[in-house]
Amino acid sequence: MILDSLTVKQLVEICQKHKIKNYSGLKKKRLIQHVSRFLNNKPNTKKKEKVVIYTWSTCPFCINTKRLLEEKNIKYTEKEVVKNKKYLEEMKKKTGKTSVPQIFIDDKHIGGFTELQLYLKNK
Ligand SMILES: N[C@@H](CCC(=O)N[C@@H](CS)C(=O)NCC(=O)O)C(=O)O
Repeated sequence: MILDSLTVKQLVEICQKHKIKNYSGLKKKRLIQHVSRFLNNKPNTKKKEKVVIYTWSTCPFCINTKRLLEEKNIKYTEKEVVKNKKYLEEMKKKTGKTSVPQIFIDDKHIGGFTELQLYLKNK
């Protein structure tokens, strides 16, 4: 968005819509910087990823996977394949693999623990 082309009134409306604080009294140039800084950081618009992991409760790679996700405050849905054979079939069908963990982020197959570490590092 080209903020320069907006009027002060429009910039103020953006502040109100996005609940950007401390905009009142700012001159247009400062207001543009203020809004721009907020939009670039996008603190409230960052989309949470949907993480699904197929696991076996005693598998060390699965335990490490869960620990890493928890350390990074990433919520996940766990599908335990030994307790629930339906999940094992689902995992094999989706990945062609029998080893655990198998990790999906936003329905995209990432791989196992090693691939998850790489994915998070390169994010
Ligand atoms: N490279 C994999 C290793 C995963 C792995 O070795 N998982 C073991 C359980 S801890 C497993 O599923 N072994 C059985 C198999 O490979 O079919 C990863 O990083 O996740």
